[in-house]
Amino acid sequence: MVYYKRKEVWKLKDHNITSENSFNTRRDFLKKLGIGSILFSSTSLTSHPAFSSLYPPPVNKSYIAKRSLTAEYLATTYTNFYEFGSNKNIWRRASQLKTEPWTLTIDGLVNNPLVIDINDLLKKIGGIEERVYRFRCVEAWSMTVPWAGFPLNKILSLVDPKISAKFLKFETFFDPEVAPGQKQKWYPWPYQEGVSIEEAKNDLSFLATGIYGKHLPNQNGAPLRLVLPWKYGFKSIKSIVKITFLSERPIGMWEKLAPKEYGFWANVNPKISHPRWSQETEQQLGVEGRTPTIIYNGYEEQVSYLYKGLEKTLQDNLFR
Ligand SMILES: Nc1nc2c(c(=O)[nH]1)N[C@H]1C(S)=C(S)[C@@H](COP(=O)(O)O)O[C@H]1N2
Ligand SMILES: [Mo]
Repeated sequence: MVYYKRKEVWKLKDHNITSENSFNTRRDFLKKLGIGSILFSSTSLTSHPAFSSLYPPPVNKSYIAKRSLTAEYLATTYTNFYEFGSNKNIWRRASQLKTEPWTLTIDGLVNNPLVIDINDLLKKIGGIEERVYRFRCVEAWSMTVPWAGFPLNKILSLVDPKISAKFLKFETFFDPEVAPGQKQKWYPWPYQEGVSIEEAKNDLSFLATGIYGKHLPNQNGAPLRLVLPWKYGFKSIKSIVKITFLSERPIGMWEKLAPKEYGFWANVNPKISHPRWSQETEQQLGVEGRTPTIIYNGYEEQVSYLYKGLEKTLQDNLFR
């Protein structure tokens, strides 16, 4: 029952769930949920006619998370999107973002740079699929959701990276008029994140356009967001406008803001505590009790080869 589940979420408040910075975003929002007489709409408030023929996409059965799916209303209302503020009603405010038309720029060390409309990009990619992934935020909450989209590797095939390209940098839109959080000048906007090119080639690295069989609601990062299920959630950058191929490691927004707390690799690891939060267990949204956290969020078999010999560096770069 919805009310019951809402009560479960309310409980999170007592479990050291703190926002990425110290503004206690989630707590304020959960208070709202707790007294909630809000009716949750599970679908986005904007529509993408051009995308509708893509949904629901075929399910890729190689990706089944051994956990029950998170309720859609939780995954689509319990969201982190600092561009829209660090307090309550972020999901409502995000509806202001205009995601059509949307242009993606892919540049840097590639043989075929691209400036392309998202619909045209999806045509070139030639279809999307659904995958169920576990998702783990460094605030120690987690969810299990069906994403729709395509492997990031398909972008690499399109633009043909040069040999010198070793890293990818991703950027979110910058529009303070629409996204009031971006008026807060102490954040080094726009939101940026990065991965190594080997990580980008890993089949788990996914660019999502949808969730729960529909296109992404704005608050979850429409029209295009990264999903890296073995890394902490802050790496999974939303509403991407630009991908740049680089020879040097890029610095993410959180890393710029708090280098002692947010490293580049940020692989889920129950043994390495964030300076402010233990990572040993997590609160699955809508689930009673806490769950032990698994190394690489349970994707060790798929990703550990990427970090062979890097163990010391990882220790140093996860939460420095
Ligand atoms: N542009 C942008 N991307 C972002 C964030 C953000 O504030 N802005 N928050 C990150 C964090 S901290 C998490 S945990 C996930 C949350 O994704 P979800 O809201 O879809 O659950 O998005 C990540 N991507
Ligand atoms: Mo997060």
